Formats: sequence, structure tokens, C-alpha cells
Amino acid sequence: MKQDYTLHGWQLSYFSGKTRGYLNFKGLDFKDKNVNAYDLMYRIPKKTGAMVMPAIQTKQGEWLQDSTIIMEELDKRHPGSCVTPTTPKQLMAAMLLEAWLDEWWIPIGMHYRWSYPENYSLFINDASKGLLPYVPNVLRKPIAKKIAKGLQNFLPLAGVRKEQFKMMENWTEKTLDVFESHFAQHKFLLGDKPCIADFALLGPLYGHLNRDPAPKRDLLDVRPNLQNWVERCHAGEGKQGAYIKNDEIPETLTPIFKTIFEEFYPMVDDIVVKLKSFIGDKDKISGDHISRSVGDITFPMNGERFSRAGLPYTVWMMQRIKKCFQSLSREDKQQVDSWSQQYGYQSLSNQDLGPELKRTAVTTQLA
Ligand SMILES: N[C@@H](CCC(=O)N[C@@H](CS)C(=O)NCC(=O)O)C(=O)O
Repeated sequence: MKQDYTLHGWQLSYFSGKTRGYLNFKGLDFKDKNVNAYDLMYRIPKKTGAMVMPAIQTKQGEWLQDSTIIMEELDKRHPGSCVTPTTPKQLMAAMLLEAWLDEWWIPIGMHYRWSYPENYSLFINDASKGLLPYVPNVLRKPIAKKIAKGLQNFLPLAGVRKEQFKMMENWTEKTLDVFESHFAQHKFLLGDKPCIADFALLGPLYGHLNRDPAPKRDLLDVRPNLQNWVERCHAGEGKQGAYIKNDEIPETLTPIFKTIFEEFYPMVDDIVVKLKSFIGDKDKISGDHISRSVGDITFPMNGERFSRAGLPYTVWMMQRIKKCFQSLSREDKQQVDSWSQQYGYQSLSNQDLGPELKRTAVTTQLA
């Protein structure tokens, strides 16, 4: 292996775009390798514990999986240009945005890809070339079509249900307008330099909304500030920049944090309720495996109610944020509290996040 790192991912994959943007920004020596069938079905599961992308392989033969952990770990190994803010409000804001962008937006990305058949041929082409690079098209395309069908079977679980299409589209247009106005004034989410949340925003926007033909035309081509941000963030720009001074959070993001506290928090609360009843009164012990989904959850979306399967993984992400909040000094906690109180949220430490969870690839266990 010539490069320090290999990114195993696809252009069309949500979390690969997030990770690639980060690697570009850090200026790390990496090879961008399309995941092939052997890596996806054999090597990645063996090395990381799940059939998932992206995964990073180091020159020394170590494997890292999970975009959040990849950024955390590589920032430790390469401390120049760290992407986690160090001031309390910006730190918590960036972590919350990341969790929301990783978890809430998945149905949005999937809906705009799979509910519009004009997107399918790009997927089939990319997936067939990626999986079976040396096999002729006539043989590999039917295989990619099968994979597409398999992925579509998961749509209802993710909340991509016909009766919710309009709700998701209204919500998305409104939210993208907020980002469009934000990027008319700022280069990145928290100033002139990207943070973990910028890379997380590449998740839904790079591989899905600005690449699949239907959403690209209808949503991104008409929002040039947002589209320019996708390009510069994925290209790794902003190395010379800095976050906004005095730990300020830009006002243009106020509607986004309103959404996080009024919609995403109730989503997490409902997963915790389902998680607790999943665990029940039985004597569970540390290491017990939790199923990937704990059943359907319902929460507010733009004044309506949205349903999808609830994933304990989301709770693990929020527990990680709560631990970080709890490790702040008293003064720093107060700063963050006075910020979240503006959204009616007394303190980030107030949220009941149930029993402590440990991540195992894409699922969780009791800690
Ligand atoms: N939390 C993981 C999520 C990775 C993920 O969901 N990747 C998708 C492709 S973009 C995948 O491979 N999904 C298969 C699965 O989750 O079983 C990360 O941040 O890397």
C-alpha cells in the first residue's frame, strides 16, 4: 500500500462523501478506492464487524469504521487543522448538528434517490462498476439491479412511505432554504473553516441531493450558495479559515437549531422509550446485544407526525454528546445552557438517554 490511508467508499454513498470531504480538508495522503464485491461482502465485515461503507484502512493494516470515529481518531493522529471546535457552544452545536445530519436526514436522502426512477441508472452504473470492475456490463448490471431492489426493501423501515412523501419534501425545501441563506453569508457552518458538522452535511448533500439527477435539478441547482458550499466543502477548502469569534453561533442557523430541539430531540426521546421497553425488566447484562431497530417511532416534522424505525445507534451518538457536555467546566456548561435555553431546552444534561450503550459497528450493546 503506497498511501497512508485507503478510503473504501463510493461516490454515491452518504457517509463516504462525509469522510472524503474530511480527508481532503486534512490533506491526508489517501487513496480513494471504490468498494468492490469482495471488500463489501468479505474483507470489510471481517475487519470492521459489518457490511458497511465507508471504512478506512491504514498503511499499518488497521481498519477504522464509522465516519464520526474516523474524524475523531484522525484528528488525534493529525492535530493540524482539527475540525472539532474547542469553545463550548460551538463544540456542542457542531456535535448536535452532526448527530442530526447523520441520523435524521437518512430518509430524506433515500426518498429523493429511490422515489424518482430517473435516478436509478446512475446508481446501477456506479454500483455495478464499483462492485464488479472487471466484469462486462451485461453480467454486472443485473446484479446491481438486484442490489438496488434489496435496498428499496428497506425504504419503509427508514420512513420512506408514500403517505409521508409530501411531508418530507415540504420539510426539505424549507430546511434547504435556511442553508441557502446561511451560505450566502458564511463560507462554512461556523465561520470560514469547516467543522465536523460541515462534513456531516455532505452526507445527505454530496452523494444524494447534489448528485442524483432529480434532486440535483430540483433542489440544488436552484440554490447556488448551497451548491457552491457542497463543492468547496467536499474539495477540502477552508484550511486557512477560522471559526466565528467569541464562540458565537450564527443567527442564520437559528431555524436549524429550532428543528433540532423541537423535532430531533423528540425523535431521540421516542427511541429511548422504545429502547427501555425492549430491554424490559429482564436482567440484562453488560455486553448484551441490542437489535438494530427497536420498532416504529413517531415524532414531529414541520407540524405533522413522521414515523420510521428507531435505531439505538442514534441514542449512542447522543450519549456521546452528553458525556462531552458533562466533561465541560461549570462556566462552559452555563454558556451552553444559556444557548440551549433560548430553544426552551434547560440543559443538555437533562435528556434521559436510557442505559449506557456501546457501539459495535452499526449496532449497539449495553455498556
Ligand atoms: N454511522 C456510520 C453509518 C455508515 C452507513 O450507514 N453506511 C451506509 C452507506 S452510506 C451503509 O453501508 N449501510 C449499510 C448498513 O448500514 O447496513 C458512519 O458514520 O460511517
